[in-house]
Amino acid sequence: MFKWKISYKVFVTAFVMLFVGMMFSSCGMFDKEVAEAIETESENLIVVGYSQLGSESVWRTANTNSIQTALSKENGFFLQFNNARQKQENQIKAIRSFISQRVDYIAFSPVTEDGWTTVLEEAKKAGIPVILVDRSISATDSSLYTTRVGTDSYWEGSQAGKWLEEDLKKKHQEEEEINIVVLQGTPGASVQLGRTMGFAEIAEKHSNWHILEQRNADFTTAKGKEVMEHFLRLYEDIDVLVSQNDDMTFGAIEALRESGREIGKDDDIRIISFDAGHDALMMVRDGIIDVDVECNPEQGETLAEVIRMLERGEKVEKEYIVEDKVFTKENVEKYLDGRTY
Ligand code: GYE
Repeated sequence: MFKWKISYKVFVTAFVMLFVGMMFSSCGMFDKEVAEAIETESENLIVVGYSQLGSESVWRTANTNSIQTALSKENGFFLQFNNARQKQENQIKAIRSFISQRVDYIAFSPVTEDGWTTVLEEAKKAGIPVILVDRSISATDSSLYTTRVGTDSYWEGSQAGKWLEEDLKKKHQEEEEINIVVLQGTPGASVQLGRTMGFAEIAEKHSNWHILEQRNADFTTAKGKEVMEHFLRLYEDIDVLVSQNDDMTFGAIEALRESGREIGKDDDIRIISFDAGHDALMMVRDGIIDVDVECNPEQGETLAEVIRMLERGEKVEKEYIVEDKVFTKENVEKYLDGRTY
């Protein structure tokens, strides 16, 4: 599929040729073939502008690695990667610069679900396909993006609720009063809203489950510890902690240990976590975290494949959901060795 991608390619080629020219001309080795080789190389690459929302968690690092590995030059891509450091305005700026560079595709993980319509209309007007990765957006006009590669956060939240139902039943505690606190991820993030709703809709079926408080801890360990300390100061009797990612869970565990709470014993606080990174799964194996609902960060390969399909003019689905699992003490051992994050 041939498209004019002149300004970005011209800029890259001209910059590289100038740099190479300066380098080789100083030792008299510069020649036409080198310049042509560079132009040919950049000419055959799919140019992708990627705005990553930040580097707030272990999960995000794994997600970034997956994208940079899949969209490598060896795999036929020229990746322009930007880290927005958790700020939507930085993502919008990055998307605008990708538009002015006339990249072939724009991909990004939206830090929150609202506020994208204007900039995505600019991308649409420029004829540049947009692919969402990881999180989703609330835009009513679904033509503003071509597809999303990610996970189903509502499913993840409901899996957490279903595990708690089964665990209470197994321990004949389904009639007991259950006090729950929730560490939430970034306000307005689709993944936080999905996990919150998925769990809450299970909790609503049980009049003896009491969600004492849900509070933002920004998906970080430091904030997770700070908010858990707040919960421990306010609530005498907490039976369950729902923590919407492993990084916040690690912080909460620190706070619980410093408060003298025994964790990892049968009658201690139940800890439900999300992401299922390797270090957290070791805690599942050791009985410290009771259940960890996976959110697979390795979305780079699927993103690369979808772009190749678009390059071939093939129809793509509106959503590609990567597979997630639920890990407990009973099943985690057999997965520990083979994991890459
Ligand atoms: O759970 C968390 C990261 O968007 C699914 O963001 C991702 C979430 C993930 O900071 O660790």
